[in-house]
Amino acid sequence: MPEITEDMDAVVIGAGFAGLYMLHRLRALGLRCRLFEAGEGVGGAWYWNRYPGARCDSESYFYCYSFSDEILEAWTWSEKFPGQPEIERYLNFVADRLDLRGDMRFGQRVTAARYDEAALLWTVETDAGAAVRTRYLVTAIGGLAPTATNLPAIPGIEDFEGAWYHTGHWPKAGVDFTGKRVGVIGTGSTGIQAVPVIARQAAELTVFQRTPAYIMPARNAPLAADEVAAIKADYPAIWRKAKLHRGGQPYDPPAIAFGDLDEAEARRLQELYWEQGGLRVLQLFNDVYANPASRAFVEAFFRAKVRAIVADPAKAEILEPKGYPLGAKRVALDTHYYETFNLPHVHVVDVRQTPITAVTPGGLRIGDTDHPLDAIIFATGYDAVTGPFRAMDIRGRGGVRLADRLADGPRAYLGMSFAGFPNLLAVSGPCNPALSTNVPVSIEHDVEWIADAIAFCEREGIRAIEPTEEAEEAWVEDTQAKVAGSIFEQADSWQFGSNVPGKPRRFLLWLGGLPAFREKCAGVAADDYAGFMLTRREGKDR
Ligand code: NA7
Repeated sequence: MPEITEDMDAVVIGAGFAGLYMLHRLRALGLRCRLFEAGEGVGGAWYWNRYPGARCDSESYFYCYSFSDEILEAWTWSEKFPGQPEIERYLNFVADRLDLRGDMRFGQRVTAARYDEAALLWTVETDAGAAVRTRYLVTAIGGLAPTATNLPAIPGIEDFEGAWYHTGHWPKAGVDFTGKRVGVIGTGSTGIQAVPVIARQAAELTVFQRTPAYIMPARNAPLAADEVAAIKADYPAIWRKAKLHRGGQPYDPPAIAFGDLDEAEARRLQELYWEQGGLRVLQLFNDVYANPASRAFVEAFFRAKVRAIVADPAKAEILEPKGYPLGAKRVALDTHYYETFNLPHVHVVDVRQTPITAVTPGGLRIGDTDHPLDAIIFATGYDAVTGPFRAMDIRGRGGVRLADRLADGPRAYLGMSFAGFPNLLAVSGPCNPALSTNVPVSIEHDVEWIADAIAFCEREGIRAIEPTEEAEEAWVEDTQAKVAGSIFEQADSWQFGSNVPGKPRRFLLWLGGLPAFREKCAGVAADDYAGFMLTRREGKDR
């Protein structure tokens, strides 16, 4: 066992949206807290994802904390869809306002945590040699984390003579692509944001696309002073609405079905929403995923847009979304993505039929064709949700490794706790709705629920709280039952874990919607933490 460097009541891992608020709430309980963050600053996903064009697909006015009127009043967003630098500034602002930095340690990655069953304490180790003993261990590591990027095992990367990057841990100093021949692998939300910005610098840009995404224009714009004032005045109603919405967004659910409109009127509205930008195009019909005719209409609309924007029919053919239904993979927002392919130095290569065979010293080989490159950008996503947990050596009762428990797929009770791992609590863990929603709203729920559970333990003299195997298993089964029959089943995606070779195809997120999730979690707490074993000082109570 390592020599203990500190004794704490609670350790938090990660300094993104989740970790900052968790630290704030735990300190309010009077606990001695330590937060470890691998990055050199706050931000979490928004610290690491500083690739060109990195931007949020949720509107800024509700992609933020709701818990503090003071912060809502003091902070002003400058754009409709906030860019990475502004979100990073926001989180720094929050850390300062809440005076959190004294309890935070940066540049230290948590590598291991072991549970001592006799003492009912965790020992948490970092790569900088810290070994902290603590009663509670709370992970706020996110589901798409730099410790678990998806880097395809393409042979030859070690011999590449240019530079290569993964978008999920982009160099802080930035990268200058001026005059370079650049290749981008991957056309999920990330690649779609990066391509138009990199194209402004690169001499040649080649996009290697395996699956064409459904993409709609963000039409990002600065927020005017009167818009900001109206939003701030309306915040109580905005948050009430967001918390009642399945996806944590302050939007009204679509009211009309496909059959309610004739085709000309449906097309007129689609055009209007396309011009307005954002998610509206997807929100015309309430049966877009359930009714094949409704979906086919919207899919055809998307394809026609690609053909209208991209001048070269051969490029348009590759870029048109097809091969899977709309909604089975995440739909992306863009800023001039399709228009970028009208530039003579921007190319797209279909790597579905003929996959990337090798990285050569001079570039990429697709089938028998060599593409000379000076830089390769992997916008290839993540080993999502379970990956970040499996990247740490966490051992619970009996020395059982959490990584092994998660090897066959996601497991957790309420998406926040693990059988066999007392007092280990996870903000947005496996089988949690967060990544299917506007994430900050989900995070606030989980943080508050975890803080309340810890407050309950402290008040009642409970030394350990841990879900039963039965409660966890029932939640895991419910997670898989919720996705059964849904559109997600009809494609490979990170949400299914099927983007990573060898990862079991099991859905990682709980799809019941935020209001139902809130109700479930509140019911468990009201029922004296039903489904949990509670250990008092003298021994097991139930
Ligand atoms: P995604 O959405 O997982 O996208 C990754 C992209 O990389 C996707 O187009 C993949 O194609 C492609 N990919 C992955 N491996 C390969 C190989 N071996 N060859 C070619 N192409 C490959 O990750 P993002 O970072 O864009 O977004 C992740 C989330 O972050 C996003 O949903 C937001 O919530 C924020 P595929 O589709 O698998 O055929």
